[in-house]
Amino acid sequence: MIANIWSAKVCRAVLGAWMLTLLVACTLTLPVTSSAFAESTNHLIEIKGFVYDPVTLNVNAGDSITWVNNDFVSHTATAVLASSQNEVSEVSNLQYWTTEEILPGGKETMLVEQSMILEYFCKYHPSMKASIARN
Ligand SMILES: [Cu+2]
Repeated sequence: MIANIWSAKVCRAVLGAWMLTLLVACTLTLPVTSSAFAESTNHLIEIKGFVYDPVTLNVNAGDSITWVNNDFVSHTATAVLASSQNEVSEVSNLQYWTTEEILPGGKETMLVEQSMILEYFCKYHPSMKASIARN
């Protein structure tokens, strides 16, 4: 009987310590993962199999986007007009943008601007399309 009570106490102590660890872990993790406190975020878009992943990315102005090319050919991320899939050099009120050539295994990073064109494609493979959704 004494042994049982003792083991129940040990069990409770172990459980208590485990829960305290969990609580501390959650407290430490929460501010890091919560976007409410983040000033800006770097988003990753993987290019693989001629597909941008994610194909639609939610961002805030001031965030940055990094495209990582995991294909065996070069790609770009280049702004387009939603109505046509042609490259646009001058669009009123909207800012044109393009990455440099993103080599296989390479990456390019761009800052998200308030007035940037949201649809983009690959200059070399125009069937590759994706978009940015600004919050
Ligand atoms: Cu491409």
